[in-house]
Amino acid sequence: MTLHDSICAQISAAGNAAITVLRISGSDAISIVAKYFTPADKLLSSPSHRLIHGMFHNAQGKPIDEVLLSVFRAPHSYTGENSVEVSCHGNPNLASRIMECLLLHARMAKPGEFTLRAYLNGKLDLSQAEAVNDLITAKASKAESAALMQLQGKLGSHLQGILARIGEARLRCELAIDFADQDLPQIDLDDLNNRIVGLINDISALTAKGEQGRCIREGIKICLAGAPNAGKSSLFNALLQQNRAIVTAHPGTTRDYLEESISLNGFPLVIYDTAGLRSSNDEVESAGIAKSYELMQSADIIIYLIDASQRASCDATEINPDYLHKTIIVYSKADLLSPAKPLDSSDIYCSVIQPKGLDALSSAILKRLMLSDDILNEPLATNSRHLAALAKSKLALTNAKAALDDNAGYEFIAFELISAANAIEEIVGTVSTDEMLDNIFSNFCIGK
Ligand SMILES: Nc1nc2c(ncn2[C@@H]2O[C@H](COP(=O)(O)OP(=O)(O)O)[C@@H](O)[C@H]2O)c(=O)[nH]1
Ligand SMILES: [Mg+2]
Repeated sequence: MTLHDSICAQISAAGNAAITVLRISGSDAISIVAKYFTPADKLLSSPSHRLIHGMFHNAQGKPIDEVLLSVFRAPHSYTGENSVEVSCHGNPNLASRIMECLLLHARMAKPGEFTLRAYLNGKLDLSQAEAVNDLITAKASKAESAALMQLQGKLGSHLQGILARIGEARLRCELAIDFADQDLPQIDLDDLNNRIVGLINDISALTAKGEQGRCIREGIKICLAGAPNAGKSSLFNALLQQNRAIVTAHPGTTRDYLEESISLNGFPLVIYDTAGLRSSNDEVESAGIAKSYELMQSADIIIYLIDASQRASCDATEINPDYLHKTIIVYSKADLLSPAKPLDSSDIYCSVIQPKGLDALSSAILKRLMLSDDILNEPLATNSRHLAALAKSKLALTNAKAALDDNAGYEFIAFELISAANAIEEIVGTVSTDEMLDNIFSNFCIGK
């Protein structure tokens, strides 16, 4: 991983626009742009954080476009290096010509490479760097808020606090090791135990909320399932408020699944409409039904629809017991019921003709996932990488507690505390490997 060459890329969206922005970053960034800019001396002598207006021309001095440069001098830039952002008129041809000039001296940035440099130069910790991408790709307001919170370092600083506490516990073990043969007072075992238990509890709380954090970041996967004609595609369309899926009175209309994203009270949902569950001899329909089962397995919530005009209740054997915890049973076509459903019913009835039950369904989804507005008031782990590291840390702390309970020796406790700290350091990026960084930054877009 080299930090010495200059990198450049278009950082605004492709296509025609009012303005297009290109960025070049690296120690030579300012002098490179100056070769193609008039007045060059104004750029070369410019302090950081200045805008300079002038002409960008090619190597032969032929004008390409009138541009505005934003100058950032190290370390006061996004990447921590000298950087220039060139705002030109938003014609892709002009941007290409400017890029061609820059590429004579700099190389094209890889996906996420500006942010990678920001991380390597200590401008952001790894959880903040990940949040940059989350903020760009967030599909609902709560996902944006979660990403912004992480970008501002709420998770990172909470984890630094945990690291400091692990360090204090470890220090006590190390003192006990160093002074074992001297006549010094023993360390307070209850205090050490309380510290380790406190850490286990805090990491457990972070993990418990992390599942919700992951749902908020990735989108809550909702699978509509049930018998053919139960009303899945109609409910899918009602939730999307658009006629996306084909609805007919013929059972088996939906064969391949459909996937769409919506926002529910600011939480991002990814909804899947699936082929109705039945045994079928039709090859295409059977393949669709197999997909329905796969989606039910990977879903966060299964909405299991029962046509209330046909059946009064759900047969318990219809639902896979492994999925019971994530299944919400919904009675559809409530408008066809006569008499109307009892008002005190705790079951969810809905109708796409009088879309009353949709509110009850929405709150049932959020309740099942324990998603409330105040979830964003506290530090939140939001991706599976964080959750895996938290699990590793918790396991090491649990081992440390077992070693303490068994009087196994302070060396063993200290060893486990070091592993617990290493796992947390992976989240903030104090320790990282090239492979880990490649995995994270290759998901970014070019220019970020
Ligand atoms: N009256 C009434 N009919 C509905 C409702 N939802 C769906 N239907 C009808 O039930 C049939 C099957 O609906 P569809 O959404 O295609 O079911 P799917 O096979 O589960 O996707 C269609 O004729 C729909 O018009 C509803 O809430 N009320
Ligand atoms: Mg359908």
